[in-house]
Amino acid sequence: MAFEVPELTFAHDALEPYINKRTMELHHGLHHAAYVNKFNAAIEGTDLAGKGAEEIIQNLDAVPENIRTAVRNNGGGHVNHSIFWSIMGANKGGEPTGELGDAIKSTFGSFDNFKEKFNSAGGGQFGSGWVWLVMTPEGKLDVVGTPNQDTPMSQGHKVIMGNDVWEHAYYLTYENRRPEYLKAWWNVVDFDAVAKRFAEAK
Ligand code: MN3
Repeated sequence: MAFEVPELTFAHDALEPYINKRTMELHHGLHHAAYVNKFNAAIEGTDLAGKGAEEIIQNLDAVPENIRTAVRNNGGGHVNHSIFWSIMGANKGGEPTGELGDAIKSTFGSFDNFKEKFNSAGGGQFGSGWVWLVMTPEGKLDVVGTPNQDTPMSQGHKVIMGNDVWEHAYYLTYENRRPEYLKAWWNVVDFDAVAKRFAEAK
């Protein structure tokens, strides 16, 4: 079964004013779809067809060399965006509580410090890429950036949450003001969904 763009659990305009409707239509409907189509085309007829997208991306060395770049970029694009949609929603934001909130405080000092570190890494990511909260192979929380559609999963990390800092994620509303987008984005983060990923990663 070929990969598909997952349905959003919210309307295209649900994240306004932080992420506008047109950005969501293009980002989810066209950009993500393009990654999925190219990913499917790359693995069609290979042993990878039928495997899970995350499984493929976690083992890039096992991908035949002639399609490895296509899989890295487009499989990564599919995996990254699927996570991204799943940790956002309408009327979200606030602060994480429970074990996730405690882990963030003990790792970064405070939620505000964590946000600052995350926004700074996202703002400092040169060109297109992502910023992530990950659980390292040692079981520690960390903030990392990746270029293009690379995913920390390929380095053995588990992804807890991530923000897309490609211009297509914010340009229609924020133009070149990526830091403004990074700051506003916290208003659409679904920390229940993030906490679930954290619990599964432990
Ligand atoms: Mn994107």
